[in-house]
Amino acid sequence: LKNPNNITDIHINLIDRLKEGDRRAVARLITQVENQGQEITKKIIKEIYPLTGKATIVGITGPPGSGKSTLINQLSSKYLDIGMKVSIIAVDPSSPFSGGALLGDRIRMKDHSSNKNLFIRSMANRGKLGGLAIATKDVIHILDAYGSDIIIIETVGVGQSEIDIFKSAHTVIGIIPPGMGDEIQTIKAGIMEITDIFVINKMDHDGVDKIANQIEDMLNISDQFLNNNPYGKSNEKKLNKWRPSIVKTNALKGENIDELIININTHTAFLKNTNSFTQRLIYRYKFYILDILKNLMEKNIENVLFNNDEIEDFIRKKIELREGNDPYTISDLIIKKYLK
Ligand SMILES: Nc1nc2c(ncn2[C@@H]2O[C@H](COP(=O)(O)OP(=O)(O)OP(=O)(O)O)[C@@H](O)[C@H]2O)c(=O)[nH]1
Ligand SMILES: [Mg+2]
Repeated sequence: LKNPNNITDIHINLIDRLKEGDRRAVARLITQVENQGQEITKKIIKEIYPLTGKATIVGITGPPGSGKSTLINQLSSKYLDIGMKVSIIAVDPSSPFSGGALLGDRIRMKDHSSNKNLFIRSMANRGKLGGLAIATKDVIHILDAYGSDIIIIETVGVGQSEIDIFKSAHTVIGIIPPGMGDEIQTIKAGIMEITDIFVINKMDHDGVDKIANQIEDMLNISDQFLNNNPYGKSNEKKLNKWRPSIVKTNALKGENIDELIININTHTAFLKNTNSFTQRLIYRYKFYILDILKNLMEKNIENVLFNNDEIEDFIRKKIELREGNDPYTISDLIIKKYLK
C-alpha cells in the first residue's frame, strides 16, 4: 500500500464484503490489522465496531496435549449442526510463527473444514506490531462484526499473555487432564482467577475423580477469601459471584459435550442476569483501552527520548552529575518535565 496510514478503498471494499459475510474478506482484514500500523487498525475497528457485540466469546486453555483442539472440534460440530456461525482463533504466544502450518496442524477440523459457517485463524507472536493481546482483541472484533455467533479462542498454558487474552472472553474454560497429581497446585494461581468452567478431559483415563475433588477443595478454599476476585475487592459485594463448575469430558469420543454446552449457556445466562455482564464489559473495555494507550504512550515516549535535541542535552547534563544520575531519577525528572 502506498499510504499505509490511510484507510483505502481496498479496506472499505473489504469491510463491505465482510458485512456480506465474505470469509476471504475477513481473512484479509485480519492480515491488515496484524501487519499494518495502528492507524489502519484504528480505522478498520472504528468502521466495523457498530456491528460488534453479538458474539459469545469463549476462551479455552489448558496444558499442551490436554485435548483443547479435540474439544473445540466437538463443540464446533454441535454448534454448526444447529446452524450457528463458529469462529476459532488458535493463539500461540510461544510460537514465532504467524498463521503458519504449525498452528494450522494444531487445530484439526477434519469434518468441517469446508463448512461455510466455520472460520479458523491461527495467531502467533510474530508480526503483531502492538503485541499479541491487542491483536487478538482486534481479531475478535472483526469476527464479531462478521456475524460469528460464537468465537472460540484456543491457547496453551496460563502465562500472562493467555490471561490477558482471556480478559476478552465471556466464558473461560480451563482444561485439566487427569494425572496431573500435585502439579495442580502449581497451575492454580493463574487459572483459578480466570476459569469459569473446569473441564476434566480424558475422563476415560484414571484419576478423574481425584482431580475433581482437588478442584472442589480449591474452590472451597477460594470461596473463603473475598479478595481473589479478578474484578477487584470493592466490586465483590455488587457481584453475585459465579462458582466455577466442573465438567468431565471425553473429547475423543464426544462424551459429555452437551453437558459442557449447557454449562456454557448457564454461565452466559448468569452473566446476563446479574450485573456481571456489564461489569465484564467494562473490564474488557478497560483492558482493550489499556493495550491501546500503552501502545500510544510507548510511541510518544520513544519520540520524546529519541527525536528531541532538548532531551538529549538534558540527559547528557544529568549523566555528568555525581548524584541523581541514575536512570530512575532521570526517568522521574523526564516524566515531570516532558511527559505531563
Ligand atoms: N483418551 C483420550 N484422548 C484424548 C481425549 N481428548 C483428546 N485426546 C487425544 O489427546 C491428544 C492431544 O489432543 P489435542 O486436542 O491435540 O490437544 P491440545 O490441547 O489441542 O494440544 P496442543 O494444541 O498441542 O496444546 C490427541 O491425540 C487426542 O486424540 C480424550 O478425551 N480421551
Ligand atoms: Mg491444539
